[in-house]
Amino acid sequence: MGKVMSRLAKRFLPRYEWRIPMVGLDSSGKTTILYKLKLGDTVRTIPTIGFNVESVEYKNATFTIWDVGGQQKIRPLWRHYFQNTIGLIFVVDSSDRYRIIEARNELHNILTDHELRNAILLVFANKQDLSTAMSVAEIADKLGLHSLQDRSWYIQSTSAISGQGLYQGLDWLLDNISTRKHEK
Ligand code: G3D
Ligand code: MG
Repeated sequence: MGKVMSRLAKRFLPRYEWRIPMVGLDSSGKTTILYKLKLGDTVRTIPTIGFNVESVEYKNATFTIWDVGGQQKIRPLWRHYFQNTIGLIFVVDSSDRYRIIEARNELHNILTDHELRNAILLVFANKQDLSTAMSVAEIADKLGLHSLQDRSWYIQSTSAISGQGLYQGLDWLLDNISTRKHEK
């Protein structure tokens, strides 16, 4: 019955397709997240030189997630992926206290981009499985999320290794993007 319903839903519900850039400092876990969503499995990662891109089908949506590398020298390239973006994922390594301010600065810097003026923001507070991880509340504070003006945002605790939290984050994106539907 469930299967029949989901097949029917697939057939008759409108389908949406969104392009979602995923950015964040190097080693925050972007590539691991992408592969976990794509394969339901963890793969070994290598430092991302250019970018990875994967289409992830979830509910009645296809998210084309662009994992743009996070090394300092390629961060200026992030902007090229922002055209008409209605949702942005920013990934933070919750255990990296040393670079949380750098992450904050990068985030606030990219949010000034004109192409992102209507984009909603999903923050993945990743590596929550580590005992040294900062709490989601502390990360929200340190990233200055409460100071964002006219921006719908949400911070989700995740562990890309286990997959915990990833789909809850996508649910938030789906629920909040759906007010400005881009029907396929
Ligand atoms: P990036 O694509 O943002 O640069 P990666 O980051 O996906 O390459 O991940 C960097 C390292 O962090 C990898 O470890 C990866 O396994 C690890 N990692 C990613 N997500 C998590 C998580 O949720 N929890 C923990 N504990 N580790 C995570 P290596 O050792 O391969 O460098
Ligand atoms: Mg990577």
